[in-house]
Amino acid sequence: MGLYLLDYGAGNVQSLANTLTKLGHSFKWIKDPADFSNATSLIFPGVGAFETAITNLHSKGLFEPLKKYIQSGKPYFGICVGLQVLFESSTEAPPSCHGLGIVPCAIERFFDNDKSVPHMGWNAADLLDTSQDSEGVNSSSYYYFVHSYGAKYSPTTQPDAMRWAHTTTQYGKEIFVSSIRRGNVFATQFHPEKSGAAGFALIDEWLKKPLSAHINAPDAPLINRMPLPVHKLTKRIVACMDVRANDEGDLVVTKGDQYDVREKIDSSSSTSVKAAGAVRNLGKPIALAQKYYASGADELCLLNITSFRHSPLQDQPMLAIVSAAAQEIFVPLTIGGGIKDTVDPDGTPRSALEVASAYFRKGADKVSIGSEAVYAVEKLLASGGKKDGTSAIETIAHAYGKQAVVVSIDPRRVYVDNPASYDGPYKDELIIGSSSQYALAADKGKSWWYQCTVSGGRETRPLSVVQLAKGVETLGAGEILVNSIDRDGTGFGFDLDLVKLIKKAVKIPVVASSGAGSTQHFVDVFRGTDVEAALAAGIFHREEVGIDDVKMKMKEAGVNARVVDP
Ligand code: 1PR
Repeated sequence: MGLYLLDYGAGNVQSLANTLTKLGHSFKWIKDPADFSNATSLIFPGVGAFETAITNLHSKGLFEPLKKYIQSGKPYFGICVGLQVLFESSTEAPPSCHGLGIVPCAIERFFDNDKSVPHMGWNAADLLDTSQDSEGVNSSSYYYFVHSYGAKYSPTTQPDAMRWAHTTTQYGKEIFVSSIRRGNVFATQFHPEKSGAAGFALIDEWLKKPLSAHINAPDAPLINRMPLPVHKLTKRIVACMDVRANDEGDLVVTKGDQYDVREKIDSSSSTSVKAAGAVRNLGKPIALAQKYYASGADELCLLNITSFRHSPLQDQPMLAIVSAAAQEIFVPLTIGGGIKDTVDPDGTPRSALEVASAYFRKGADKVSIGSEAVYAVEKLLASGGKKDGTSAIETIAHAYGKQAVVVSIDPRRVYVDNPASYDGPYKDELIIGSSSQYALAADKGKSWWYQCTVSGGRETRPLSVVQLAKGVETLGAGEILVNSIDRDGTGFGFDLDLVKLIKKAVKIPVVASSGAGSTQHFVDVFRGTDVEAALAAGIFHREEVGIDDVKMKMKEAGVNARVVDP
């Protein structure tokens, strides 16, 4: 008897388990159909694809028992895919794939003509009836969403289904149902387990509610909501930690200048002379991650920057770090470096999918793929654009959904002597420094294109960033992280030319990275481009500015940001 969690075998369910543990609630996992009769309340968390969820429920013999459990009137809390499976169908899946059919309408894809898809980040959830029990949803809080499909809010055409709606959320010009509630059923499209304190409050309230209160929820009123001029999705701030072993063998957060993480010789300082050549040590990964979470980071990113070496799955030092971080951090966690096919010391081959799965099981929400993405796009172009389903991007996106796959690109500028007479590669993508409104003084009079690299910038490849960005979108990546070797660690500000070039090439969300040197640089990147998020490292590690300072500056400049209470 008691609280049970349903894991259909995909996505990061560890985060919810960690949240419940942190809140002091014990739970069991549904292991077979018989467990449903022991459950007095049930949470079904999920990320990933509708079809995968339904297929797995059927193959594990859980589909009918789940339906019966819900129909029995016992409390059910669905999260993301756990909400979507309650609907009749999804345009993500073939018509033969039926949901539980409890809410009588279909899940549909967002339009991507006015916005990036997936809808990824922190958005508001507006209560339809503020006079009723809010179920712990606070309309002035932000919650973390990550999905390409949802239930469109349609009170005139789908009145029966919309009676289930509890909150709505706007993305672009579309309004969708962000949570539902009727009788014993409550479900959110957003991830409370990834929504920091706001999500904690919501989960805790649901768990503490007596059974009688769960089943007394009245139907929602049908309100004709008109889209607001702008949605409330916030611009995300990502804190990044480059992790590697230092010369003593300890895992530390380091930070390079243009990817060189070793101390420079400084003849004016005797200590620096001693330390010259040592790996810079800016702190411990877990301690820094906790600090950034507490100060309002919207996401955290941990990169294993020595992944270019042979890194068998068994020896991935980052697995323990991810596991420990996920127990303390309740915002999305991206892990990168070494997401590739590897071979264990005993000769056992491990696919990139297995490596990614190991990270998801430990609590990662997304994996970031660098070098392998470049090779995959090279292969895609060589085959005339034919996908073969074998790349790390394709296999991981297929199993966990595209929102779980970030591609991290490490481009470097290639200067071109005379743009007027230049007829070399990527002529169409040339940035003419003298005409770019974003060029630094040092760039004036120069022209360049952006070339892809692999192995942390150690090797350049005959591929432009635009080719890479378009290629990885075709292969199924859900987000692109745009680093810049030229700007990394310089504090000169983000390379807005680069970010704009990539943003124009794709429909998926883009994260700008490298070069942040002041709070104003974040405002510049959000004002100057349509990028969804900005990532920084050194400026936070050296405590030059806090994440809360960045958010305040953004708000002052009219850029929507999620500010957490101190
Ligand atoms: O190729 O899939 O194994 O992934 C390797 C990953 O490690 C890639 O994401 C690559 O960017 C990263 N990486 C490899 N070497 C380095 C290095 O610094 N020597 N770090 C490295 C890349 C860039 C950002 C940095 C921003 C912001 N670091 O992580 O955080 O530039 O810095 P700033 O705000 O201080 O300017 P694979």
